[in-house]
Amino acid sequence: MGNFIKENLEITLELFRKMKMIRLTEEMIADKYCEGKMRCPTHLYTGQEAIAAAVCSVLRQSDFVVSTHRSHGHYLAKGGDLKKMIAEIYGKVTGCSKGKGGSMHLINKGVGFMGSTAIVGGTIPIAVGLGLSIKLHKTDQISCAFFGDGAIEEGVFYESVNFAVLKKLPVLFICENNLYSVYSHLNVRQPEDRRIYKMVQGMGCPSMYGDGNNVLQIYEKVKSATYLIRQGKGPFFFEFKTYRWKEHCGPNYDNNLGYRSEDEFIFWKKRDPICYLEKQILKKSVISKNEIEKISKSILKEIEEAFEFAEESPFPEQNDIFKNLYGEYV
Ligand SMILES: Cc1ncc(C[n+]2csc(CCOP(=O)(O)OP(=O)(O)O)c2C)c(N)n1
Ligand SMILES: [Mg+2]
Repeated sequence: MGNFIKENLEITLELFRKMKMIRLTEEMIADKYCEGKMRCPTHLYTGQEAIAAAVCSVLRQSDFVVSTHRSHGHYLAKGGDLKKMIAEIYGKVTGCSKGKGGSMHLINKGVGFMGSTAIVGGTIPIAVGLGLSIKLHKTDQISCAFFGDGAIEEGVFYESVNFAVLKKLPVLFICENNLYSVYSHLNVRQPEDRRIYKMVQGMGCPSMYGDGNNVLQIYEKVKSATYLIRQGKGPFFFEFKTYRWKEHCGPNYDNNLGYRSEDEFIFWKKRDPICYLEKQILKKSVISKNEIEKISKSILKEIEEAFEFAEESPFPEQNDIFKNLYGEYV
């Protein structure tokens, strides 16, 4: 990994910036949530940032991404507009879904972020449909679906993988296995000895497992897979193991509830993907601590501006309630 950092400093810093942007944005959301101005549910991605940052840094702007209820990280890492995301969470008309969608319904088609929805597994067939359209248009784009381990328990997941394999579609499936679906551990939802990626391999889809907190490792693995996908070899599936730090939905910690132990949480917190990369960068002396702090400060300034923009923006007009994103009545 040391050589990677020295040889790919620009990419390393891009990965760091993306993870830091996601972390600081969500910290600000968590700090301000109790003000009651963000009225939608928010599912924070804190702890899982390495996956969105690495995968979206491999992807091109012209590639497609779809996501889930926990989509801030994917939206931002794909280059989604920060101001429009915060305004959306504030329910303002300047938001990316005109203030009608909230945190779980983000979209920025200009950068290939094709949308997130709250139905578990709901965007996976959409990614496959986008993959089919890419194949019909004969371009070398990729369609990528991010989803959690809970989506593996939805029937539509199997139909989607099957169709993508059958038609050799350019789809990248990214399963973020954070061990839980709300309060239920994988142990009470799936057989003990099941390895998700192996099961998917059995469906004829090339699959790999990886450490979801090691951003450089994810980057390298996904890069090799996208090379194959762009060659027309069909879909690829990744299972990345990681952990969400905060409660399933909301700005707080919930280790007091008893569905997971404090020890487990501390184990994962010590494996903070951002601290890990920062340490690697400093160890290689490629840039100084001072320069890293400067990057963080400039990100924070951007975030503060986005919150000001959201606060100052107007709410949607009552008469526009039945209009879609394009101003048409539905
Ligand atoms: C079809 C469907 N069933 C149930 C829910 C309620 N629900 C919302 S999020 C969630 C957990 C999903 O877990 P996972 O896919 O692992 O994602 P994570 O929250 O861990 O990121 C559930 C069950 C839903 N939104 N949609
Ligand atoms: Mg999960």
